Amino acid sequence: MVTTLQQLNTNLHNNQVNSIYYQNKILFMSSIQMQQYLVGDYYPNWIQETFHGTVTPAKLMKMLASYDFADRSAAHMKYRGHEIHRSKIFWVDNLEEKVPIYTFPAFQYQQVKKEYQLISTSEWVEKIQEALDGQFGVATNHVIGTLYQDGKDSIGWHNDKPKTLDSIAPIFFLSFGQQRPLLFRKNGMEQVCCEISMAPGSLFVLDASKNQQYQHCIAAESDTNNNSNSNNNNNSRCKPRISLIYRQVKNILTMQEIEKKIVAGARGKKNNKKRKAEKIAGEYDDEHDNRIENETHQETREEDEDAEETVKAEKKQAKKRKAKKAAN
Ligand SMILES: O=C(O)CCC(=O)C(=O)O
Repeated sequence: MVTTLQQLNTNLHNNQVNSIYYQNKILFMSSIQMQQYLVGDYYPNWIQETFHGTVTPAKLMKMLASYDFADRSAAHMKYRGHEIHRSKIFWVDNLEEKVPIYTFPAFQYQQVKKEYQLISTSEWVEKIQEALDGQFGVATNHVIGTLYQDGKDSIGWHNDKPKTLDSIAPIFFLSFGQQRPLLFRKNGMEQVCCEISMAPGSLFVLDASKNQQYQHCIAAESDTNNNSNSNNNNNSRCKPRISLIYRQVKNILTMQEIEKKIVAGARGKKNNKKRKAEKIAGEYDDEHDNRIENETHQETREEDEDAEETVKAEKKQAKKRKAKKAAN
């Protein structure tokens, strides 16, 4: 009972006033949080409980914030030429013969060469990996750190692309710094079905299958002020937040293969430019265009198509709902 009250107190202190946890089980929750067990498991004090006070979430936040995040304005970090609203840092368990490659939409092979580092170079990134692997019986090999500098930084609705991920292993979301809500909605739906106010030191474990059925996002704070329990409002500045996402990636390449893809990608880009120029000059040849496809561009296009399909599905759903509403 004493522990229950302590836990309750901690959760209230962390502003998780719409959910009370005891030993990772929910005692009380608001209706929007009722659905979270559909998607995965939330451990509000995972760092504190796992490392028994040898490190605090605040100390880890300070350490992570001191790291060299990739320059978001660099060409190899952009998505289709656009700067993304967050900064990234990458770790993998091998950088020679077995490099894990997770092809998220803004992924470019150049990032591997320029940005990837070994997990073993960061003591706490490695300690967290060992603890996750031991507790959940997985073999994570890929970590992305994401820095949300302020409330304007965000990540839009998406499913983690399953193509290069292990089909069973869950995805692990760790959170440090500013408490911000991780939102979920069913594919094709607009309505948020689940909101997890990620406390510093907390862990959310997203089932692999649920990742394919539900999209998630970290919305810009101005979008969430009205419906979140993140304790931010227009008057209080949203401080930096850093997440660490641990994944078990099944797509393994050698550095040599990665080098080849970088060269092929550069060739593909050159061909694209040529095609554009030919199109303008009216010399465009479709058949020739099909032949000069290269692997790298094929992959990038598949990722883009995933995103486009999601947008199309969403538009279709919205149209259906509008038509239904009009009919009623
Ligand atoms: O920062 C987070 O908690 C979410 C990050 C995320 O959704 C992603 O990297 O795919």
